[in-house]
Amino acid sequence: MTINTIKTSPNILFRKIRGFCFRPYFDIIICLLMFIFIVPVRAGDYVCMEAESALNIEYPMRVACEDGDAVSDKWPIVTGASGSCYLEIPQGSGNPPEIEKGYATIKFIVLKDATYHLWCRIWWADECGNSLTMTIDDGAPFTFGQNSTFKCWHWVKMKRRLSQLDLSKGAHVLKIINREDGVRIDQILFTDNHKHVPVGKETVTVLPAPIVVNKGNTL
Ligand SMILES: [Ca+2]
Repeated sequence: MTINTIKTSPNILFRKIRGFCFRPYFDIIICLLMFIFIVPVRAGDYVCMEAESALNIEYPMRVACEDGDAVSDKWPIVTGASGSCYLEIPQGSGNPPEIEKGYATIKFIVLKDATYHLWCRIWWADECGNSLTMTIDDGAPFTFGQNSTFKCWHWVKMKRRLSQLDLSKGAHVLKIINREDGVRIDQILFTDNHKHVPVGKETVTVLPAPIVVNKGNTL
């Protein structure tokens, strides 16, 4: 009897220890694992802007808003944009070499020296309206887009490795330039986290500037 008591007591004690001590530690470990594997999806530097927050806009680039004046039956407002507004170069408004005009500039700040990934939430009209020219600061122009998803909002990544995306800590200027008409740009995102894949409307980290819808230029 005494021997059995001696043999079973440690097991009972172990179960009590496991019940009262290991379970809380188990919960803490699960929380830590969630933090390690989920939170870093948003880790790293992350700058997301509304495209319509551009400071300088030259027609035929313009801002369109769901609650703004109807700009054209030929080129109606598209719903589903973050902030209900976006930049656009309306279909039929022209593009280089016939029309060299049309750009928007957006200032942004990154918090560290890093190689960044550039994503844009885009709406393309068709294969003749699926690209933009861009510059960052004084870097060489590059072509963005040319994918084949049309007539819906979707995220497009600059896949090609660009030295222009090796950014130093501080302020930079992105210029979006007319290359093809029939394009819409909703949000712009820079991140140094290659694991971050934007889905839907992303959280904006830069407050949009007051939006001025250009009512004077219609098709
Ligand atoms: Ca937007």
